[in-house]
Amino acid sequence: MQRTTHRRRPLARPVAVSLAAVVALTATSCAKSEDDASSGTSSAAAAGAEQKVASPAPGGKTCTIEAYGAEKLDLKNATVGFSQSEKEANPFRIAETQSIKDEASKRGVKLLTANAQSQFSKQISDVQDLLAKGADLLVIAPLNSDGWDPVLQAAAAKKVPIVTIDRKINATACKDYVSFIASDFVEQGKRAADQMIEATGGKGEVAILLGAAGNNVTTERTKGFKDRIAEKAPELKVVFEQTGDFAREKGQQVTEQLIQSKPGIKGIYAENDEMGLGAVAALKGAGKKAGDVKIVTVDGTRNAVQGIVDGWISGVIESNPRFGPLAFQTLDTFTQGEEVAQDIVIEDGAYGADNAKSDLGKAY
Ligand code: GZL
Repeated sequence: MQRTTHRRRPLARPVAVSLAAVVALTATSCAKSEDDASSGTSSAAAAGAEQKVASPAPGGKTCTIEAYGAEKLDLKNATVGFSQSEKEANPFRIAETQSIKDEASKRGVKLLTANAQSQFSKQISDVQDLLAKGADLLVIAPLNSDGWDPVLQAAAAKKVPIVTIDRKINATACKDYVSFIASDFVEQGKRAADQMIEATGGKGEVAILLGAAGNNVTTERTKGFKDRIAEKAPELKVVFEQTGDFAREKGQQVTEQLIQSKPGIKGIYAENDEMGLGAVAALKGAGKKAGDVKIVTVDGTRNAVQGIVDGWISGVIESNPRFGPLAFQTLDTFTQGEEVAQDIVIEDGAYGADNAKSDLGKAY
């Protein structure tokens, strides 16, 4: 699948996606700057850092307002509805919502927001409600990948274009939604495996705290991790996999079971920071010392990066939640009648022992 990478900096590694197209941004706070991708660090650009625009990547699938069947409009006079999926207890969700609000405010766009409190049925009714309140455009951070038909039909009936961010919905681009903006979750899993291999020396038994079921993030982060382990460290064995539902408390409970059943476990791959921090709490409760079990997590929240500084966590792969600039740029370009990419990849950084302390302020 050809995907357009919103390349915030030259990548040190060949990317699995086609050439980058970058989307014009006047970065607000916490945008990423051109920084040294070799260390994989993420760095907040000074506010206002300009990054140039291009059209969608050559060969990447695109969408236009004519093909989609909607009407041109001026974003400044439009109302955008934003549907957030999970309760804003997780810093990932807090930062994601703030990024959408900041960009709407910066552009002077009227924004309606709703939060489904991690209940999919509520997210469906939230979006119906946003449509009833007159949203001309929708940005949706889906909780699940399936079950969206009622919303898609309602939005199509009102010719309200949808941009999805973060998790994928199983529907048709440039028909049910315009564009999908997200991290490369398989790549995140691969980078987490690289950090786990480095932390464990590539030998021993490791566990996976799986994310919530029913979305592509969990599936893809798991696939990336396992594929990389098989490719680079066949003596590292995944002996335990259980979901922690992307939640800290469940991550702690599952880890307590893990260390009972697998006392010799060498590493834990937590598919998000909240579960990784739950694992740290479980290890502390069991009298373990920092570093006894190597933990690698995904998101890039402040507490997890602090965990690297404190020695409890070996590495954190960022999952960049700052979709605001990209989402609104996509809406703006699309509603002016220009083509946008159907798939846009937001770039992620990473944290390890080499940059956790210096880059802690860039975590969210
Ligand atoms: C990933 C996002 C995940 C985060 C978790 O983009 O969908 O959901 O990694 C969150 O923290 O629960």
